[in-house]
Amino acid sequence: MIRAVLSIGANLGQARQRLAEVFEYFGSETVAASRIFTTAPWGGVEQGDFLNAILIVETSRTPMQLLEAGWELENAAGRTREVKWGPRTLDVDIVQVIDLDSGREVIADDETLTLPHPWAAQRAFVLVPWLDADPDATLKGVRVRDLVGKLDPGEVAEVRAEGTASIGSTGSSGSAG
Ligand code: PH2
Ligand code: MG
Ligand code: MG
Repeated sequence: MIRAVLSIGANLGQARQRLAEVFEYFGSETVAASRIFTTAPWGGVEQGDFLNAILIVETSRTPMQLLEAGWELENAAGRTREVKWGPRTLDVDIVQVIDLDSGREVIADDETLTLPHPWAAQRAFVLVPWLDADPDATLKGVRVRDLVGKLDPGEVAEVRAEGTASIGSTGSSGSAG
């Protein structure tokens, strides 16, 4: 079993619906979820704000199977390979994987999958929702809270929670506990 932190984002079309579909897809594998955040686009491409969220799943899938599931979800959302850092209907990125047997963070450095995600520590749109889903999160032994403290405060301020509901509880009654 692994525990994986997934960063999901969208800024084209029915973005909120796309994020909800990812949440529904993982179902009972999900152990924690952030609220949905409206985030200023990072990367210098002129485009609309993103919706971003973090899902934490515990699963018997391998990291590679998880990556492939993310691609399937992106394809189902009609994603095309587009401008680097540009607009997208859905992006599912694996931020971190913990091997639950050893308790260790999985390190991977191959062409298709790099773990932990190489830029996660510098991205407010990843770290702020992550902290929302798991206030005690660590990345490579460093508290995510401390990583957020090192970011440009202006960038952190541009990551705004939409409300109080986590992604899973939008419009639903009750929770899975
Ligand atoms: N994803 C990108 C590029 N820029 N900016 C925000 N705010 N959120 C994203 O998810 C995002 C981005 C490429 O994956
Ligand atoms: Mg991405
Ligand atoms: Mg991606």
